[in-house]
Amino acid sequence: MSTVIKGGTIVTADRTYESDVLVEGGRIAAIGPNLSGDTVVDAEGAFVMPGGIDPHTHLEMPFMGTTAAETWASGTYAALSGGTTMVVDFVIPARTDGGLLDALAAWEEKATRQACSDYSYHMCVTGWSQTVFDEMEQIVARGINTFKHFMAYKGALMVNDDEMFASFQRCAALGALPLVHAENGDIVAALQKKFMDAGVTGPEGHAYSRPPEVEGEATNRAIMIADAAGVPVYIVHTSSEQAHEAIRRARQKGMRVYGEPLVQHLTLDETEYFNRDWDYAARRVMSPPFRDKSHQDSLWAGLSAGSLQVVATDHCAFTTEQKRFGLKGFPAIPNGTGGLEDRMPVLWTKGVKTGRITMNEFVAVTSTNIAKILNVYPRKGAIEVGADADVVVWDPDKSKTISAATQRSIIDYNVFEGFEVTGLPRYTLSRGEIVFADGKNDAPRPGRGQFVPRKPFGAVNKALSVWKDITAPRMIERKPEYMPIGV
Ligand code: DUC
Ligand code: ZN
Ligand code: ZN
Ligand code: ZN
Repeated sequence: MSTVIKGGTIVTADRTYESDVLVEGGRIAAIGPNLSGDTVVDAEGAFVMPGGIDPHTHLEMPFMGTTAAETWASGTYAALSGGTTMVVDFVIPARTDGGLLDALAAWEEKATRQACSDYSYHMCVTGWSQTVFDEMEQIVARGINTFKHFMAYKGALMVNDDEMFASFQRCAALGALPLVHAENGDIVAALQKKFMDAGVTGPEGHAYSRPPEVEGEATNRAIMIADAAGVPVYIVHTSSEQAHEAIRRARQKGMRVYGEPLVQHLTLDETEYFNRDWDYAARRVMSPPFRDKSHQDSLWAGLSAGSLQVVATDHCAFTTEQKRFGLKGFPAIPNGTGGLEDRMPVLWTKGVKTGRITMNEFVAVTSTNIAKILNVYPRKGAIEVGADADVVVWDPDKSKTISAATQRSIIDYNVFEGFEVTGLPRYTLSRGEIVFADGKNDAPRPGRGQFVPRKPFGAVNKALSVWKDITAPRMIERKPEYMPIGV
């Protein structure tokens, strides 16, 4: 059984050219003119691009006293219908002193049964202990080469600097990449109290309590700690000029620092929180919050200049009923918004069609760059012979109005409600299987998605810090050992 994608224009991160694509055994078998196959996928007038990769999702995540309502089945189907063929979800241990392997087992139980798209995981480190130190090595052996750290959510997920430094050094030794949610959790907690005490209890208090400064400070700190530990670092949901500035500066100095704006921050601003009814604003509460338009301009500039590399969603979707847990005060509103289904159409409409980014940059920031950063390129993120046939046949003339009434996501609203998008998938193929055909096929079978293991990185981790260069010879000879830190 073979499939040929016929008559389209291939768009990759660096080239645009007309060609057919032959798919066999789930992989791309040939690229060239006049190919034939058992099944023909019509790509006439369309762009043939690598399927999107969303490296930042929280499907069915237990969080803030509830569990994100988007399931692995609904979320990954929504992803495929929007052209995204792989998601990377955050595994969160139930304890801070271990439990990484238990948490992975819990995530596997949900994902293997339900995933429609391929997937991978990041592991969260929420505290430090000998057990965490030991389990990190086993997590890497299981094909997970990224560890996430929260600098916010004080009293819950937050790690302190000593814990983060210890974990970053462990990442360096294991060939893993640390990820960071960069907001100063102490200042956020202080500002939350300040606004609640002043009677600002509604969703606008969420935006006031997490200003760009708390993100800029934490981003700088994470980058410096990464440098001191001799490891690259990836900053998730970069939403402000202050955070972007820190990333730009580090990259100019030669550090491997990556920044990931979300499609929400690129296209929605802080007016979503002010003078709105409670439900409307609460549905848009996420961290970091939406910013003013000057920050949006900075993020768009970063995508075209290459100082920001990836566009994700942080898809963490709660129902309106769940959002209402925060009626007693904004700090209790479950943080998170959706976007898995809309990331590519919204980015195409607001980015490519406006001339802010090119088609090739679109492919880079939705797929190819993150495949390289996560060490799965070119199996994913490429239209190349031998790559997985994860392909989106993109119709640049197809339009729709985004609405909760017609989405695949099971949430009762959509933060992009009413957005007119032009540029949508005509077909989505996952390992060669047509999993979306513009509403003309059945939903894909839950459980068909496969886990994508990711190998550790080679010895590219290098600190710029002078102190590390002086001590490096001694440190390299020693087997990495657990270093306890103060409580
Ligand atoms: N931010 C959110 O809005 N939701 C999930 C976690 C996060 O950091
Ligand atoms: Zn701790
Ligand atoms: Zn986060
Ligand atoms: Zn997140």
